[in-house]
Amino acid sequence: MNKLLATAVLAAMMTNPVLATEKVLHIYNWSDYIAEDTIKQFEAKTGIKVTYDVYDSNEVLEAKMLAGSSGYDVVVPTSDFLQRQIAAGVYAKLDKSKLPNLKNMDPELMKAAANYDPGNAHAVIYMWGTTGIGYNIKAVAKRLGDKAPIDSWSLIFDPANAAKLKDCGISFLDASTEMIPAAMNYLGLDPRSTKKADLEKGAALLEKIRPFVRYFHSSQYISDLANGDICVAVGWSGDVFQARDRAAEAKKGIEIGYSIPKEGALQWFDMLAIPVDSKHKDAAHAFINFMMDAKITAENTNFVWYANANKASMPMVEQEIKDDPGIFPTATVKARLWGAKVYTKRTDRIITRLWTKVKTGK
Ligand code: N2P
Repeated sequence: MNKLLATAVLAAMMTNPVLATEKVLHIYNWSDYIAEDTIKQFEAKTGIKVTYDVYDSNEVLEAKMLAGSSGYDVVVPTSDFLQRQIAAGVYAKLDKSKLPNLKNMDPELMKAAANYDPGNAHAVIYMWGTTGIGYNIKAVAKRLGDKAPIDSWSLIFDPANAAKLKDCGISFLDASTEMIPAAMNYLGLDPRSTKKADLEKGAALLEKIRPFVRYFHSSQYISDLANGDICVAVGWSGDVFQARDRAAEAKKGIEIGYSIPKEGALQWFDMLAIPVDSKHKDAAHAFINFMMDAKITAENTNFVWYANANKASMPMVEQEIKDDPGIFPTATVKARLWGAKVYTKRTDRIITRLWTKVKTGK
């Protein structure tokens, strides 16, 4: 490069921070999914400036990833979505030499995640959890009595119960690939079945319940449960615990419980991954490694109430969280959990169509 050109490039780099590579990082993560000062700590440690956006739906993330040029450097798909996005060529292979904190991860859980990403080549576990039922203890008892079946999906999937809870408010996740299998499981069908007839039966049950459902949304239920604006939510474990925490802090006498129903529930892994077209891959690796730091992971679990897969963090995770079977299920409960099925395009189309009908009746 001649001297004049070199000077010009240098000048451009100084005025254009994007050219002075790796000092910025664009993160796209689930809402309510990180401790308050994690990003600040990362910025202070690395000098990398972070922009941080949130979503509450795998489908929303997937649409952005498949379209490409999202501008994001780190995203957090759930393992089943991750697998088919990997197949679509959406993610970069991780450079494990840049991830020394991988040594902190629980080999068993990483092995489970490797079912979706052989060799854990593209992603590491951020948090994991279950899809169960969050409920307002008093409001439900008032309507269904002390024998309310809070340990069963029948609490909401039995129309007689749902009808009685309608006035205090039921919310469903706007997540077709979690709701329809939950309904199938309740009906005694394999929740991982991809038979059209089985999916239709699950959707038909949800359609029957829809008149009693106030809304379909995947993040609003946290504050609504905490404030008493709804009384039952199909929701994600940590989010329900965050609602419980907020309710306790508000001191208005609202108590929230989380139940992994006895019929079983979905267990999922949310995975940190780097889009193949990320322009800041070094910074992305630095961030993923930072998120696997034992202390940072413990701080995040302590804040978001989700289980992590970081063995080294466990001594710093609050006892109350470690001991909560809703967060770290016992072996008996674990045996009733199922892993998400990775759907083909065809099954995906069926589910999308059924879901529209569940939500709108059309
Ligand atoms: C965080 C929700 C993440 C769980 N609010 C969904 N996989």
